[in-house]
Amino acid sequence: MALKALIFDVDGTLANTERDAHRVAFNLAFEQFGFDWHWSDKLYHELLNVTGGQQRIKHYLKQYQAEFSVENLDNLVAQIHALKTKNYLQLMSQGNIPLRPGVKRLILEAKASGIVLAIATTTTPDNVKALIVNTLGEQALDWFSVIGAGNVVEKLKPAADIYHYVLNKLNLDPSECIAFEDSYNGIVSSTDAKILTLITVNEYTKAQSFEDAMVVLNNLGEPDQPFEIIQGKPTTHTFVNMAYLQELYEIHS
Ligand code: XBP
Ligand code: MG
Repeated sequence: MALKALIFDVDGTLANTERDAHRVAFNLAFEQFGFDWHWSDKLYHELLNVTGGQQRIKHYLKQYQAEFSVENLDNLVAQIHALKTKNYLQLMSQGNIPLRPGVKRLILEAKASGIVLAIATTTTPDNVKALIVNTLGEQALDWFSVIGAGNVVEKLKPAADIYHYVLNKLNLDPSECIAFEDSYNGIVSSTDAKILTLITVNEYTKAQSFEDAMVVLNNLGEPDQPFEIIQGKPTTHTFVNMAYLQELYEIHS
């Protein structure tokens, strides 16, 4: 078997979208609906354990607004979430959410070397498109052979369904791929699908456990900005490029 594809998670992996984009968009939608609900950075950290925006709102209401009741909760949550998505898209269009270090460089190198690129995320498809278009440009949508987003599977991460969906669409075996994740829920999903996984942590996920990762890094690094290895074998590489991915792939497969 050979390495044929890189599959990227989006939120927290390609960009730090959660605190300054998703959280802000949720809070704005609550305000627009006239609710006095507010998700602080600290509360959002905890709420992130629940993947999927609608599921997260429902979990919050149950845990923190127990007295709140409405006839059709699913319907209300869907409406709030639709507005949240609109807010998120607007925030993205302002171009203030950059890709994490090394992401653009690695994507360009992989693409140039003929490696297949794909996305496996639990977020709404329009959100993924907005991030890609606003950071890499409109044409970059075509660089990804499959964009698997939250709406195509019933069970979101940590279930492996989204990775199974992407593998199926790519027509590849899990052993031909590497996944990039940032969270515990993400690595449970990718490794349940039997995909070797590289983790780049962020402020919300750095205390989580990543036993099954090939390596855990602070970020992908750049030639002038070396990564830090948080868990995994030392290497002569100082940033993630195709040569380092091949090295990891050979060690772990
Ligand atoms: C991302 C999510 C998403 C986003 C919000 O997790 O859980 O729910 O936080 O997006 P992952 P939506 O990085 O593991 O894919 O509101 O569109 O669900
Ligand atoms: Mg993530």
